[in-house]
Amino acid sequence: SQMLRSLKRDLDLGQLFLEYQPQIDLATSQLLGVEALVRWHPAGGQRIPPDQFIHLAEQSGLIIKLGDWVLQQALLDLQELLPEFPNIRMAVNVSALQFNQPDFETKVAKALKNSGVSGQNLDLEITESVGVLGSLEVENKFTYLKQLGVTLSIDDFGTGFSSLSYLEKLSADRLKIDRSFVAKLDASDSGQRIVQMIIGLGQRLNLQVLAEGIETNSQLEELKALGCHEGQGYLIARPLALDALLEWIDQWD
Ligand code: G
Ligand code: G
Ligand code: MN
Ligand code: NA
Repeated sequence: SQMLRSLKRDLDLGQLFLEYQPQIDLATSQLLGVEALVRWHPAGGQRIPPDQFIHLAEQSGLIIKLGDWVLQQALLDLQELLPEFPNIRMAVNVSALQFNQPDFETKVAKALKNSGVSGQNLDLEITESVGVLGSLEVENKFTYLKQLGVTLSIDDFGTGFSSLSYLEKLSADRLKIDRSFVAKLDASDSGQRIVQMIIGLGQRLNLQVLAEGIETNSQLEELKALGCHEGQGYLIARPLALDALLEWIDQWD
């Protein structure tokens, strides 16, 4: 398609960029990390939202190249943050297709080595897509990545298909509560119960729990009361270009 051709071209021309959304400790408000989110603004056109072009990139296989670029760029930008925040983590989204490449984990190891950044500063967000979680291959990848110090977060948790038995076996570090559940916190008891259940599951399985899409103070207070550790969302900060992120950080602490 035309869109895919221009996406390919703009990726080659270095026209994609990343924004970073802060992730904080809900109890202390301390900055813990940032999530890298890819952006595409074609010359002379409108911004195209990632859920549109990521899908296209996945269908065409371009996601591999795009994902390589995202990881490298995120690790490069991470180096701006490390002097002031040596323990900060950079969270990078990884598609199932990327993750399932046989050389995925060695690519990550190489990218870390080339950038000189410790694996402890890298978090990979993986969605609970069918086929990804639970198999021996996946567990082996998790083990390899964990030996690099990398942490693993299950993104959009609650919307996919991971079974509880998989979760127990997997050495993931964090569940990210999908923002659709956080949005329902204000509105309904059932929204609250699902969030409560995920937080409880995290506690049982010894996983960190991060709530996405926090937009209101009452959601924030409720999440804290329910014992949720970490959060991100427009209430705290929107995804920001690196310069704007650095300014936000100065004002935040
Ligand atoms: O802010 P937001 O509209 O950026 O993101 C929309 C969707 O696109 C989210 O589901 C997010 O996980 C996904 N996304 C954003 N950046 C990346 C990326 O670098 N790689 C992958 N695979 N998905 C991304
Ligand atoms: O699926 P993933 O969690 O990777 O994507 C994060 C997406 O959520 C991005 O599109 C990001 O811009 C968006 N996002 C982040 N914070 C908020 C928020 O508070 N409200 C809403 N509606 N979207 C958010
Ligand atoms: Mn994510
Ligand atoms: Na998500």
